[in-house]
Amino acid sequence: MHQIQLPEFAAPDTSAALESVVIHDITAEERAEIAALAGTLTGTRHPLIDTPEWPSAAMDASALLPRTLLRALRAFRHDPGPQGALLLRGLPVTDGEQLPPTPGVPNSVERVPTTAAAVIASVMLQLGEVIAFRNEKDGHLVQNVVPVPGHEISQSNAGSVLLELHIENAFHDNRPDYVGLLSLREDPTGDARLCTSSIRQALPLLDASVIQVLAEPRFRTDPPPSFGAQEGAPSMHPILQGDLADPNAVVDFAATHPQDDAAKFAMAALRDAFVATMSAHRLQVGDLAVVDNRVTVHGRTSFTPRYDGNDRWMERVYAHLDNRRSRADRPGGGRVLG
Ligand SMILES: O=C(O)CCC(=O)C(=O)O
Ligand SMILES: [Fe+2]
Repeated sequence: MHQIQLPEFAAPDTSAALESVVIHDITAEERAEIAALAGTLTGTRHPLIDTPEWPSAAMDASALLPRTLLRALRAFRHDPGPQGALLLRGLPVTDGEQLPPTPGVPNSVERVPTTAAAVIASVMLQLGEVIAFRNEKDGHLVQNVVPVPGHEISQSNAGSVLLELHIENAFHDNRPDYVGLLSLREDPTGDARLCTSSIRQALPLLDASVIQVLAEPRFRTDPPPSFGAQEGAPSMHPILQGDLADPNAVVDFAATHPQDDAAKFAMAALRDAFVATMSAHRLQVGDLAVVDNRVTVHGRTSFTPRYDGNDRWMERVYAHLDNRRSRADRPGGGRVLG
């Protein structure tokens, strides 16, 4: 098996690619409307997120989101644009109350509905069905992305070294179609940046011979550390799938292993092309980045957490488009893939 040696990528300061991210700004009036809607999903009537009732209530509420937001989500679902990323800015993350300290524990999740959880779940429920994976953070639907002491070098969202570009859960047949990341607290050092690159922008930089190799089943992808041990060896797969004029990309540069020299060369060329076309987002409080997980990889620059309650904090929610396709993976028809 070949291991590719990857140089660190530096986030571009200004990025031409950033212009191709779809940006939608929420107005002050809409923010108040969304906060009121989130208010119907919090409080004593809704004690827990991970019940059948709460996501259903959130789905109903999500149909009442501001029209301009619904229109932006529908358009993104139709076509995620050249960068395969949507940035919603100015969402409410609290109802005026102070945000608690950033949690600094492994596998941190949100159990009790909060304004932020209601907002991200409602938005993601308009893109598809909100799902989680039993082996990842115990299948909780709203997960915290926070740095965790002792996990600095982990290639997971608990780490703080550079997080390699990846498709979310690339190893899984029913990986999410969308990943939502809502910023609750900015990195006080300003170093941590979410990076996104789409195959739509990277593809023109690749030679035809490289594209051909990437389209052949010459790669294996391991589950990420957050999944714990999996049974059986992963199977061989192509990285580029579908119409090679506008393919999907299935790759995790920390977990996908090329199986021969040509595959190794092609994968390194692909990473270079992703780095050359990358956008870097310093997410502000209330920014929700939605990544189309079919065409866009994401990663994060390195940063230095302080573990004092003021570290960077995001909430993450997955959605997929075809609930029937994953039915065999969802015991009881619930939202958690086993
Ligand atoms: O920390 C980030 O900006 C990205 C983390 C990430 O890849 C994830 O939570 O899926
Ligand atoms: Fe990720």
